[in-house]
Amino acid sequence: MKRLDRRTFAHATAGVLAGVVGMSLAHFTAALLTPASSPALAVGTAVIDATPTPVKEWAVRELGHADKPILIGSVLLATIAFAAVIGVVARRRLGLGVVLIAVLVLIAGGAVVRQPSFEIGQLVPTAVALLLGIATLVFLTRALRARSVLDHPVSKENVPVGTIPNRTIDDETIPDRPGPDRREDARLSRRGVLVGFGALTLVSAAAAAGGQLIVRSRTALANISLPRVRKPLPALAKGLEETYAGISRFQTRSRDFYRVDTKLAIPIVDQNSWELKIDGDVDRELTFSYDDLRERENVEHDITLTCVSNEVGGKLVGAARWTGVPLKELLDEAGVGSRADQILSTDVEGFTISTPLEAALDGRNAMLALGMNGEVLSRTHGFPARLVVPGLYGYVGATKWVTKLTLTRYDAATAYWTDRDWAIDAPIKLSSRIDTPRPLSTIEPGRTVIGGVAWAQQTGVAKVEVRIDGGRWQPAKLGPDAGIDYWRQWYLPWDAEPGSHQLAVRVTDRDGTAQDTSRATPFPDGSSGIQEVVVTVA
Ligand SMILES: Nc1nc2c(c(=O)[nH]1)N[C@H]1C(S)=C(S)[C@@H](COP(=O)(O)O)O[C@H]1N2
Ligand SMILES: [Mo]
Repeated sequence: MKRLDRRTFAHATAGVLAGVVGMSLAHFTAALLTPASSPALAVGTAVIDATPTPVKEWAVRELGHADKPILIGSVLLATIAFAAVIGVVARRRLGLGVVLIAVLVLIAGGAVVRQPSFEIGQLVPTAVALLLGIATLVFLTRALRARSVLDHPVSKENVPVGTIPNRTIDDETIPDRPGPDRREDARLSRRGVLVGFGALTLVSAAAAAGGQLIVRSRTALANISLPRVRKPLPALAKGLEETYAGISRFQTRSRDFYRVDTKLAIPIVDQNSWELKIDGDVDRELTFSYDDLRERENVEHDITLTCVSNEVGGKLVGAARWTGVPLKELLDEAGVGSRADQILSTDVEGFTISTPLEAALDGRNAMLALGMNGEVLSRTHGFPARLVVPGLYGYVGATKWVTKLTLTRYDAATAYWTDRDWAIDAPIKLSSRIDTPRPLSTIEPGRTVIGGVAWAQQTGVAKVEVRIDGGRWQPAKLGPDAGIDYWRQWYLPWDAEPGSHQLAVRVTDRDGTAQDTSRATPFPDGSSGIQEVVVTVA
């Protein structure tokens, strides 16, 4: 590498380190306070909120669950690239470099401030980034300058006149021939710089990792038990997965349950200060503490939740037993006025969801859930409380970390996703999925089963049919029934003969409605079509 490149590289590295030290220690500080106030995460969230729906759809489709890591990675890469440029600028103009670092951090600070749940204390991590970023840049830039002086202690006067005309005096303009003693110094100094760079990198890595650990330990929920349920549901029947490997479990394990939300940092809500407020068009505003809700009579329901972004055959669906308080009871206590037609629910960070009021009052098992699968709701799935409304996609009925239910009108208020053009009215479309054999897999010839799950919330599954290689639709056998809002497992024995085979599945609900065969993408109101998978038998 030429000397010019090496020096530029050293200063760029100094800039990157300034950025990395600032970001990682800010992230660490945020982990101790409010995780979402980490400047890097706040920028990521701002990007999520500002991303147009088609781009977001593309990202979810193409990147799937990697979308969040990729987003965060992009924010980090962009910051690092910008910081490298700042480092190079600072080499000649340290003041300008400092200003640019400040600009970079203030952009991130802006992203923190615009979050709806912003409080002034959430700027502490940004301040940490600002101070440490600038300090690191100044320190490293000076160290590198000092080293270059040490390496080539020359002044304007001893540059051979005429060899390099009209250039700023700088280290790379000097012939690369230091004396033996200076060479020794320079090597020491180079080692010093490398050690310094290495140490800062380690400190940053430790801070970032430590921050993650702190968040994880703060996320753990200890010593909170589920409220007692007076009339517990009978235990779920044994699922088909116990007999036919590959079929989804009848009840999805909480840790395997899909997660969809806009958060880059899972909210850490303190149940002792958390409150649920019911306001808007009500006779009386009500506020419930966590204990108020736990002390009420809690109920249990088996409900299959589905995300509107689920593709046909996709994984964004899960079935759980939810424990909580009937939503209608809470609304009745508040006394819903005659004008309201929607419940606008708000989460702890100001995110909103609109649910048709009708769905809370029409007798379905809409609930404010405190528990999932016999345990207190995890933070990922909405601790301390979330809505679960059977039959509606999650984005119009399953508000996690909910803090407020406002009775209002659709023409008066809109919510996060509907502001991004997703449908206002979004009942879950009935659908079915082949779990086994897996798409594009190769299986052994002989007796096997084709199996999976099917759902038709609010009406219930009546039959599931399978088609092999475009033949006739054959009825599958259904697994146990846990109510109209819960999925059904199904299977069809199959004598698999060698070759390539195409398998398809469709469900029909108890009203006689068959799964829609016309293909639709998730946007704007859910996917439709029939899943077809190709498998090889060999
Ligand atoms: N506060 C909040 N609640 C939310 C969301 C969100 O982004 N923020 N996403 C919704 C969507 S789109 C779905 S599909 C469900 C998913 O719930 P889960 O992550 O527990 O599976 O939560 C809903 N509740
Ligand atoms: Mo969703």
